[in-house]
Amino acid sequence: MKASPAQLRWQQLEFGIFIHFGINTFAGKEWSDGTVSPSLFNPVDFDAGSWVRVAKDAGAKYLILTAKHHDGFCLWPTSTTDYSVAASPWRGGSGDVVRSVADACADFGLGFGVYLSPWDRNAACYDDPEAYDSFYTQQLTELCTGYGPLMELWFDGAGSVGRSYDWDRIMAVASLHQPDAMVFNMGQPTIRWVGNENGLAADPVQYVVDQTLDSQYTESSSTLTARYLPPECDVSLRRGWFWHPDDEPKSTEHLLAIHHQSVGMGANLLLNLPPDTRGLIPVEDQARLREWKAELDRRLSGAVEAALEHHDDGSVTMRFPTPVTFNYVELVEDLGSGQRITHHSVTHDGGDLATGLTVGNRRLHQVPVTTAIGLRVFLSGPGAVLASARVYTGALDASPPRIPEGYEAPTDAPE
Ligand code: FUL
Repeated sequence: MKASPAQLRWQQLEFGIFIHFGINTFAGKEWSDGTVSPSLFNPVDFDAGSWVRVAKDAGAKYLILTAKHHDGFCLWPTSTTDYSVAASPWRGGSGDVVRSVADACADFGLGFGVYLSPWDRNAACYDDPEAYDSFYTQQLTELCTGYGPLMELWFDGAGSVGRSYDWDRIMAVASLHQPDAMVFNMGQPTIRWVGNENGLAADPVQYVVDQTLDSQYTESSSTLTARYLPPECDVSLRRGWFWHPDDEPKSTEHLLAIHHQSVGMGANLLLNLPPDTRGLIPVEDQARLREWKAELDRRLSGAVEAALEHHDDGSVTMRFPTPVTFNYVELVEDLGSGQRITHHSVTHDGGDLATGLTVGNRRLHQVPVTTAIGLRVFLSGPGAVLASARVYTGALDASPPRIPEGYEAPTDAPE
């Protein structure tokens, strides 16, 4: 089963920034219940351009904003409810966070997407499914028609288990106004949740699936007809999705490990940055991102591209112009006919340097420091073909990054 051109383009973007910002930022909560007064929302130093600059400098190619989280507070002046920025003191009620972020993304050349929570704890009509479907469809229409091209629509399953929405009607809005937008996990999805909020994929990373997991807080899943549905790994730079004064960014090593186990496993990474109550990304978060990016760039520097020779037995020789000393090997699968590789091993002098299952968009292996003029890669899977392969030579001293012992995102619903 093949990817659509839009899915392949999305996979090649690899890395996006998530922004959780809203009434929760000011209420000091992860989830609020729809009753927090809009009068609290007042990010006096709000600067969308600075968010997008931070995202771009970190190497992100797209940015997703929580236009509405579960509390129902809308970051744009919607016609559907009074519970929005229009009722806040911010810019005298004339501000529009969605507009400012969309414009900044366009200025910086980043794709822009929106998170629109189906679960809405403020909407008076939520308990009337038909009325709420109309309300939600109208919100999506406003977002899909007012803010230029959207590259992703993020439909979060939290709070919606057991509830049916009229997805045919909702998706008709997306296909009419934003046919190229990727659709995350619900409705008629084109990309899926990886299944945890630690930002980690697990081998094999399968692109063709017939099931998606619904949310962090339940065991439930949704069954679909089998389709190409590559995963996105979401995780927050801090412990919380929203900003809290006592929270802090993850270590550089933790972030490197997340990168290697998401992008380096063939999945996309969506890393959340929570702006604070001033409407700015804290300086310590910016510094951590810079440190992470610099170390990532160092580790993936000194690339030596291999000439590839595919053999009849399905193996591939990677040949370098002269002997090279490296500690990372990267394989890229030819996904033109769909995902084919089900197992791979990279060998040197007859011994395994690295083994794994899927390869996909990009498979990164950190290996012991090795000198070679060529490597042999064994592939399983009918029609398995590598598109390219390389080694990295720039940081031979780098030790494999580890996730801190016992780290896991909370699975209890925050109340
Ligand atoms: C979860 C939500 O409940 C969290 O608050 C956050 O938005 C995360 C990305 O998805 O399901």
